[in-house]
Amino acid sequence: MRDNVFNKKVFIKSVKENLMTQYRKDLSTASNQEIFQAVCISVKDVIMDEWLATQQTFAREQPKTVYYLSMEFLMGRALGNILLNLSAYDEVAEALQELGLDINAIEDEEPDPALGNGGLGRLAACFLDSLATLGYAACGCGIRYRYGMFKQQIIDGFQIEVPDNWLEHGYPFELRRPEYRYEVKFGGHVEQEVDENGKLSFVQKDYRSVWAIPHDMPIVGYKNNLIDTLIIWDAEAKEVFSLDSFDKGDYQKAVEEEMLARNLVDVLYPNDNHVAGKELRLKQQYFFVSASIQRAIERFKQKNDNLMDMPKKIVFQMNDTHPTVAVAELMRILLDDEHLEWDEAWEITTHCVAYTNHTIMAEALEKWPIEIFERLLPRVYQIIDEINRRFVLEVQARYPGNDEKIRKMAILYDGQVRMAHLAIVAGYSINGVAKLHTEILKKQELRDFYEMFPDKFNNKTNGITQRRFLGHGNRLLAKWVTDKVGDKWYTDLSVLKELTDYADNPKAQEEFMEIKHKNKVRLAKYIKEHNGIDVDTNSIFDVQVKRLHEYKRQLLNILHVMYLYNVIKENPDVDIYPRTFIFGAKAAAGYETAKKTIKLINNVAEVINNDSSINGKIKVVFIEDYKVSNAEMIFAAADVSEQISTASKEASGTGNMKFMLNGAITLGTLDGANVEMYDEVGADNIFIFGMSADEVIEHEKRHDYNPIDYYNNDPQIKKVLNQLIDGTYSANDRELFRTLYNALLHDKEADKYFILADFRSYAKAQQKVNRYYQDKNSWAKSAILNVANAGKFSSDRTIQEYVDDIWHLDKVKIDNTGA
Ligand code: 8GP
Repeated sequence: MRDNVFNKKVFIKSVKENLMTQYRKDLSTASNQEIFQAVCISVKDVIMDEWLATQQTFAREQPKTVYYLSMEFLMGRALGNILLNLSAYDEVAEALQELGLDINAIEDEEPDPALGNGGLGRLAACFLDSLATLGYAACGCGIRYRYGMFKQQIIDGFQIEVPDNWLEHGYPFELRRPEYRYEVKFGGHVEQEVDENGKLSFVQKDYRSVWAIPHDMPIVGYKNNLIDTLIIWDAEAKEVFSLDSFDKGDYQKAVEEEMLARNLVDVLYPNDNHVAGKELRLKQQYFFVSASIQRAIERFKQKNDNLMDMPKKIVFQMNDTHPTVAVAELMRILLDDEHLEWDEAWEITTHCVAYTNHTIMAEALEKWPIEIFERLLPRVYQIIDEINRRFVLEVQARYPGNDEKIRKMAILYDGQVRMAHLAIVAGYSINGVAKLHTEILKKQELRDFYEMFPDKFNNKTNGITQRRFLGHGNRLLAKWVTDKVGDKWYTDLSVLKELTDYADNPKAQEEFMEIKHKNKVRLAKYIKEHNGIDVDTNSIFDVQVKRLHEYKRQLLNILHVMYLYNVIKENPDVDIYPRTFIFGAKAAAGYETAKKTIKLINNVAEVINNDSSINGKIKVVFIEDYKVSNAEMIFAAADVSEQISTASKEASGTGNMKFMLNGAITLGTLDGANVEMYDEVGADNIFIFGMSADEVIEHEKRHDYNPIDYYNNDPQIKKVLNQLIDGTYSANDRELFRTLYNALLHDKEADKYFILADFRSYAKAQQKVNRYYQDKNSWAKSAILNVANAGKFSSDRTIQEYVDDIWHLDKVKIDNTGA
């Protein structure tokens, strides 16, 4: 069936017909956007059959389903990925070529559905791809934000946020399904009622409510005919307010519901590893969680009559604490709507929910004022109160007289609801996202809980999908890999190990470097078009792309560039191989230090790139609007991957894995998953520097770090820091970077992220990079070995571990002769 549609002739005919029926145009008059839409409709035709067949199989076989609850799904563009997974990419590219069209140009017409901030949201997207590919029944549940992650413009070196109206032209791959809507209730108060059997029940009165309308997105498995679903929920007013309701006297209520629905899903909060604590955010959380759980239970009940069997068929994975209200919502439905007893409902809940922690950053810990919670979700709050009461009794029984334990562990404390505690108390599994991170959770952050529930804790080191980040993003390298080891790597990344045999082979090395160079040319072209900067494609492409956050230490990187520039100016003959320092990062809109760092990078770029005296030895480029689509191209072109967070702060990282898979060599600290990358690739093929996590944690405990010492004792560090405030990089406003200077030297927690402490070690590692690159064969060998040892970091491996240890899903086979 699939073969027919992607038969070139049939496909071309179908695209032309779509153009005609949709726009009354032919190829000569249609715009690229219109052609993109027409192509998508043709692709969708194919998907629809397989999607239906998958859903019918699920309905028949009733496999256990994971509901992946996440506030964020950073999907990136769908068209190319779908074509790849349908194994139709080449055919479609050829068909378009026959029509005189370049598939890349058509792909570029798709907006990036950027319904996420960074790591956590992109991980969710990779997980869905792996779940479908491995043949598991999965349902991603999220929010259909009208505006996703903002678009970033750099104007005069400053970040400007521009709304991302990704739905402007309509999104071809979503399917609105109003017939499967659910009501979600907010506010009001709870009344107790006694039913005819004398049973007490709780009823929410005087609430405002909205409809949650699901929009389905297809998650196409790789060549297996299986299509899972990502549901993103939109909010619509329950009553269209009308004169009719005015007559009935509830005009006011109708207006309020209209307003509630209108604002609810307007924007994604653009914070990464940080919570803003806005009431609307809690509304968003409850909104999508309630709808998702209602749906899961309704589907379950269609085929099962004993709710106690739910844990055999359903698991809710909570992607960080954002969906943790799921615990109480599930309890509420089981108690109030299904009339179970507390113990029964608790038994089900605690066997259906599991929690993943993604960060130990204190500012990312979600706590909600009880006042807001109680007002917004009165019944849900009552339930949390009861969960807390019972849990506190348990703690008291276990640690009699130890009030300290209660202070540290209670769910409700100090006027706040501590979401992580709720997730841990109710969840049957709690996992970190890299070995080091999980150890830190167990030994430090969640120590008391680990002591009480050791069996709940486990590690699941993150992964990435090789289909998007090698197969689609780096087609040249993908082909090279396939030529060498066959195409099994698409579904079993461990076969990359076989590339080890080629690491020492001069011809293979040459081919590899040639591919890298072509990818650098592609990126250079993009940079020229978008930044107007010419970069030397023979220089080392040294890349740091990720969200801007102090702990990720973009500041260390740019301070080192300033230092290098000083070195070159002082000694023009110094041995420095040409290097292009490439940055890309969005800063949360209200995060001043992060925004200043962007401005600093751009000002340093301005000075250095325009200083002809250094003969273009180093250049600095800040790529505007870093996002999934340009990321694919950036990873492919990188020689050096900067993963330089303060050890202990980066839970895992996933960008680090994407670079590795594309044959970049990591320059990093022993943090997050870098530790495991080091174990896989070996010390000779990675550049490690800086303090260890233990050392950092020790300094933090002892409060004995003083950055001023580094400033006073190291003239080169001193010079660089002084340049922040002497006008070198801000001639018109010497005070511009004073905040960065103070943050490093004078603020209360000066140099919180140990930049100066790690500076020398970083500079030394950079020098090693400089020398190593000049030994072309060694470099190529190491780069190939990075690819060869990236197998562990496939999200297929991660998902299989979740399945084996936490979810226990059934494998499903979809018969492609059906439908
Ligand atoms: C990130 C971690 O910072 C990163 O190390 C990890 O690889 C990634 O999660 C996936 O596990 N955390 C977040 O993105 C995060 O906490 N975001 C929330 C504020 C949205």
